[in-house]
Amino acid sequence: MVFIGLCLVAAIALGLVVLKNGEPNIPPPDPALPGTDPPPDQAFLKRDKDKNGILSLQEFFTSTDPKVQKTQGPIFRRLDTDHSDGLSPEEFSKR
Ligand SMILES: [Ca+2]
Repeated sequence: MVFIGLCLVAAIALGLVVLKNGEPNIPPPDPALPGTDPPPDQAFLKRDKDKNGILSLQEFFTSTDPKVQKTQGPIFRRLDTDHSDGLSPEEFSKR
């Protein structure tokens, strides 16, 4: 019995048995891996008029009112972190 206990302690110490709350400790998927991006949200899909998967500045605007567009332009440029003049779903999700 003592031998089994010592083997279990040794296995845990060697990282052979990793338990957390009774569950195997499996790390979450790496969000940087391709194919693991979340799908675009509904607001993105609604604005992406040409369905190319990128929001242009004109698509980003929620109004044709120049006063509204004047406030939304800086937001668009702040979200466009790669300066591509278009927002990816990921960039748009940071709003
Ligand atoms: Ca688009």
